[in-house]
Amino acid sequence: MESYRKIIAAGAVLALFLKGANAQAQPYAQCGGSGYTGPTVCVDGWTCVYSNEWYSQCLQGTVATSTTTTRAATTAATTAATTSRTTTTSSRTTLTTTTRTTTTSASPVATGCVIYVSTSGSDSNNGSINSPFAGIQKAVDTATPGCTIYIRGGTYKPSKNIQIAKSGTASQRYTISAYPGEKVIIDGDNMTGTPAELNASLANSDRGIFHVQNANYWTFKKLELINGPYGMYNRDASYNDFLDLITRDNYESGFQLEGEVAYCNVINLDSYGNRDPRKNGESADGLAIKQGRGAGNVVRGARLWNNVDDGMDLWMFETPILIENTIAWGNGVNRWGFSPFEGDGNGFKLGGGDPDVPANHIIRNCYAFSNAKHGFTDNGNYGTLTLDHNTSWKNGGTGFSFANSPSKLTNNLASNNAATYTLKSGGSQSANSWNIGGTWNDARFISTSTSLVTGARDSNNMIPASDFLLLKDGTTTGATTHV
Ligand SMILES: *[C@@H]1O[C@H](CO)[C@@H](O)[C@H](O)[C@H]1NC(C)=O
Ligand SMILES: *[C@@H]1O[C@H](CO)[C@@H](O)[C@H](O)[C@H]1NC(C)=O
Ligand SMILES: *[C@@H]1O[C@H](CO)[C@@H](O)[C@H](O)[C@H]1NC(C)=O
Ligand SMILES: CC(=O)N[C@H]1CO[C@H](CO)[C@@H](O)[C@@H]1O
Repeated sequence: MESYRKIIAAGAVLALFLKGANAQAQPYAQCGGSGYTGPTVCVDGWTCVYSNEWYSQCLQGTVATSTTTTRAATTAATTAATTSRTTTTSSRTTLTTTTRTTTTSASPVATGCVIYVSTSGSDSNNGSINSPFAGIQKAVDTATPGCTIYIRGGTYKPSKNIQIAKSGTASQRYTISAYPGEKVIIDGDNMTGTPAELNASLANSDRGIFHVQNANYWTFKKLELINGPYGMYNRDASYNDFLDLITRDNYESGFQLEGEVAYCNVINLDSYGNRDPRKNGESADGLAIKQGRGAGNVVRGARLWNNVDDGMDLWMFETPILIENTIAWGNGVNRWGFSPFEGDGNGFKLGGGDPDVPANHIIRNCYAFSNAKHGFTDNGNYGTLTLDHNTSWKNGGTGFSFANSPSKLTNNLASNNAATYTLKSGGSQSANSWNIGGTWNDARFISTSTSLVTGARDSNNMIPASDFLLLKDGTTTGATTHV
């Protein structure tokens, strides 16, 4: 499996190649800004307009209508959307996971129409950069396939959640992004259900600061969703990309995919502090991919912490999900005084159901630490899961709890958990710390400093590479942040 960084590198090479072939920036493309190395001259009839230190853009007047003729010319240079097949063979079955691959560039380049939203805007404006809308919903309703909605910096506090219920296409995606270089927070505190009463139900349409349903081919980028009735809620919606989002302090799961969901990418999500007063902690996870089915879903580079229930929860999701380079910690601790407390507290709860359903999820290079319960658990999922090169450290339950599934465990590291592992007969295991034997205590690690992974992300929004829980002897059992 190619690493995320390698895919970005491939995109950069492609961009350079296209730059050589066509040294002028396309309509609406980036044409300047700190750190930008592409063409700075726009095609005939378009002008490179300075927006801020990080971003200049080719504009022709300012328009908020859909123009699609230039998209094909610029797409290849700015995104490297490819389809990759990853085949993993276990001793019993062949697992085939088909995924879409997506990249994040430092500055997303708008193609097609661009619509702006600003805290100083008005819904009677025309949506151009100099005449922005005030409402994110207004921009969504105005957009046509291929449009990019740029939200200018600031905190937005809509009184109704944002409904997204229309689809783009593979070549004309919708994008909602923070304007490059600007910080956008969407605060759901004035929405319905923040919080709902104890034992109250929350209507489907009220779920999520963004309620995305029957809406395919959307990209969400660099938005911080707080205090909502769920942060991001994506139901029966596929081919959507969620890049560099933060979902925190919501009154249910920070991020949820549910129902018929396929080929979604969740990349570099930070989801923390989510809790559900209406259920005393029973169901607010950092990232829940639950109660549904669909191929090709990928989670990569997420951090899920201090959520009341689990870090990740795959309850009743029936189709394999690929999870990589993700860290879950501190979940399942009652920080809200809920009574009776219903939080589960697993780092990675990899299934379960009523009744249980089998799903052959693949988990690679992930860390679970200091969770109240298990680090990684099948939770009743009786499929064949593949876990390779993961680290489970200082969890209150079992490091790798796979008592219900004949899973395949290789190169995993368990240290300082209440118990090390369980594995159902018929499963396979090799080269895990407990197979290697010896003592796996903190003295074995170069660093146990959690601040290496709990602090700020790097300039590419990656978890910074560090020595966190790497072995002094240089062997590669367990996970690494060097990806
Ligand atoms: C939108 O409004 C701005 C500000 O009034 C104006 O400069 C611009 O020409 C308008 N654009 C369109 C497409 O009407
Ligand atoms: C949010 O709701 C409060 C109380 O209902 C109200 O005072 C405040 O103006 C609302 N804020 C916004 C931005 O609508
Ligand atoms: C909420 O539901 C639980 C479980 O059904 C019940 O034990 C409890 O009494 C209910 N509490 C309230 C305030 O309705
Ligand atoms: C410690 C270490 O390097 N572990 C491995 C983590 O997983 C990646 C990818 O699966 C491997 O390349 C590393 O060797």
